[in-house]
Amino acid sequence: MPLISDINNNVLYLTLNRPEKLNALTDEMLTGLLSAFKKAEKDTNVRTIVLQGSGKGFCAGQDLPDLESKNRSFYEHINALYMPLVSKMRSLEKPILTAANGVIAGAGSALFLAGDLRVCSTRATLITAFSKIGLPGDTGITWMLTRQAGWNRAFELLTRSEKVSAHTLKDLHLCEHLFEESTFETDLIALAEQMASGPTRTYGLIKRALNHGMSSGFEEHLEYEAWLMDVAAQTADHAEGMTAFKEKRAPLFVGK
Ligand code: T3D
Repeated sequence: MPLISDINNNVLYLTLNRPEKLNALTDEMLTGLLSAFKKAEKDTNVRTIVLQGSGKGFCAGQDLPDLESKNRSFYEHINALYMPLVSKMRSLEKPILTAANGVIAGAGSALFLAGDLRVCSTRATLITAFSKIGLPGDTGITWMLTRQAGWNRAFELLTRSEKVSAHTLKDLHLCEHLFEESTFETDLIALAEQMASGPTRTYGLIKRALNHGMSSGFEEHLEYEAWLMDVAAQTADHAEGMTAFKEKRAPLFVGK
């Protein structure tokens, strides 16, 4: 199975599973990923999603032989499979952790960067790789890198396509959590479960607010934030947070 899906303690683990090809993406995997994210969006049992790769890589991007074997333009393929996927990841109102324990390349870099929390083990590396085959980059990578690392760093990473270490990714604000290789799996699960036991409906609203703020003026955004506070005021988790505060105990959030 090139994509494994497994739910545990309210965390959905989506594992790209073509380790012998560093989890390079085929049409089947891209279609499967999009439908898994859509399903997770509606599933109240899923409160956090982890996207990871099996074996020595996170994802090496588009499967290149597969790309060559099909008679279609880049635009057609990207528009049909990559754009809806990364768009869904950015808008889905549940935390998405992208977790790399090995090499991240090509469109795999875009999927990694599209995570809400990007997690690396000390053995992870990232190489944009697009320019090595004469391509500028897709799946939002130019948009994300300019905003997350700055224009010039984005230019450097995309033109030179050099392998970047996990420590450098952390320094560049392209990775939020860096775990030792030996404890990567347990640390990742602990982080994912911690997120899943939080006020996840509110986390979704935070994601919505941050996305709104990326493309709105300050005054307009102030209005939007204030309105979202009223939306959150209706949630069970807000009531529980307030009660727990008064009772001086830890809140028990349910994600509703
Ligand atoms: O229309 C569209 O879809 C356009 C969209 C394009 C989006 C893109 O993602 S374009 C960019 C595609 N990705 C790349 O160009 C990366 C290609 N891979 C590499 O440069 C290197 O493999 C890595 C730097 C990622 C890792 O190097 P290394 O030395 O650790 O591993 P390796 O030996 O090169 O790879 C291991 C195996 O994975 C190897 O298979 P083999 O020869 O042992 O049978 C290699 O061919 C395979 N592999 C790696 N990347 C891909 C791949 N197979 C298919 N597609 C790949 N992208």
